[in-house]
Amino acid sequence: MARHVSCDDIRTRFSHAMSDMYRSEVPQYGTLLKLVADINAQTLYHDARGKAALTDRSGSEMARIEIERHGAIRLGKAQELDTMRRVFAVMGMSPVGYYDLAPAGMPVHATAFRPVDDDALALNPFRVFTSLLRLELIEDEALRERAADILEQRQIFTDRLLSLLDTFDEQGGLDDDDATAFVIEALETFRWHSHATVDAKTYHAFHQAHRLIADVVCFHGPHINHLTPRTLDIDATQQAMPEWGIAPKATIEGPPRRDCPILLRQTSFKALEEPILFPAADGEGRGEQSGTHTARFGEIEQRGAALTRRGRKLYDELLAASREVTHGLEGETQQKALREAFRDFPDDEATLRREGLAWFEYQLSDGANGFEAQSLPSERGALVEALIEQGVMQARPITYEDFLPVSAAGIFRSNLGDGGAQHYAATDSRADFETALGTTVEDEFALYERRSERSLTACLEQLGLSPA
Ligand code: OOG
Ligand code: NI
Repeated sequence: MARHVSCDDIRTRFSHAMSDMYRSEVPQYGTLLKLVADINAQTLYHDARGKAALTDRSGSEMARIEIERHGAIRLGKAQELDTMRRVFAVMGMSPVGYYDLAPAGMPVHATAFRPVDDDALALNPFRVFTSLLRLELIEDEALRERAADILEQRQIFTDRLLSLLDTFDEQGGLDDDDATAFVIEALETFRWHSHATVDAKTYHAFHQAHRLIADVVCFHGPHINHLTPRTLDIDATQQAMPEWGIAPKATIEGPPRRDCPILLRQTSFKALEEPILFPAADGEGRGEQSGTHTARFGEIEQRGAALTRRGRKLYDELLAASREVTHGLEGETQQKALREAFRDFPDDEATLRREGLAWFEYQLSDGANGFEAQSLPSERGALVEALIEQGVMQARPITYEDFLPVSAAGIFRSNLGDGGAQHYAATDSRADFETALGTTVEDEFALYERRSERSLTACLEQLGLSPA
């Protein structure tokens, strides 16, 4: 039997193919990649400490930075989400986290498909933020039914891709030829289509209800709407963007700049106004009408430490409270007020660790033998601190691999233009999402906790301190 290509390899082939496609579709994305590579090289050169923080035993975090990307798509119906889950499974990506964007005025909920194992993340942490349109939030009944009809009829996956998914499920993998075909066929789903599937009048009716609805319903497929490289210094990148001919949004989303970066900071450049064609209303393809659509944009992100539930609660509280002082502010003034508002969030690794605010992973120091086992405390937290203090073990923050709903809403809003948001009643729709997905989403906190525990247990075992 032919050997199967690993899911990690397929993911990396696919993410490269996607990046190449997006670069040819949106040339500014290529410029952004160059800029980010430039800033990252400068940052590493000037900041030896940053370099150290990125270098774990295998140096893998450094290696992954260059290829690290996330993208986003918006789907229209349950069957699309269910099949998309199977597509991502071939690439070793699982749904992690549930993001409800309705409170932020977006008629979608979402998950992030990403690898979850340490090794897979180190190889290529490619992620895709995947939203599902919530048709039930379209108020106008006729419009809602129209949208459902249109979506019912579309098929966003090629026949060949669907049969490759069956092959994968039956055989538990794909051989090299099938893997190559899979990448080509899967890419089709993410491609941009400049022809709308509905006439201009219908497009405008959806657009009027919510710009996101028009973007999801009126095209052949869920075009990838951005691909985001990871920068090591988002402030420097944001500042350099205009010199490179890129106009960023005014404000960086997420936490302020800190000595110990946490979670995720993001900024984007505005969506392009792109020419599209509407089929003629006479249905015979005569007299196509031209128009424009804004969907695709560019984004950069800087990642920091994953927070524990406790840390995340503090982040959410401080961010909410910061609204009062940052409201209406932009750029550096906004960032200054935000830094002030986050004064109560400890900003050194030891405190983040001791107070259980961020997740850490552990490794033994080089030549970690001369420790005094007798004087070690038995309580877990105290033991960890003692080993670190004795220089036997080192702690390193675990990188946040997920997204932030408030930031995501800010990104959505900036590329939909002002007035894009609407008010939707808060409902608990997670179960609906998981039904559409065909499985439950993984809990990101549990994943980080497991990673932390595993690394600590391995250290203790190596030291002969493992609990019976
Ligand atoms: C997704 C926006 C969310 C992020 O980085 O938070 C996102 C979208 O606009 O479809 O990608
Ligand atoms: Ni994004």
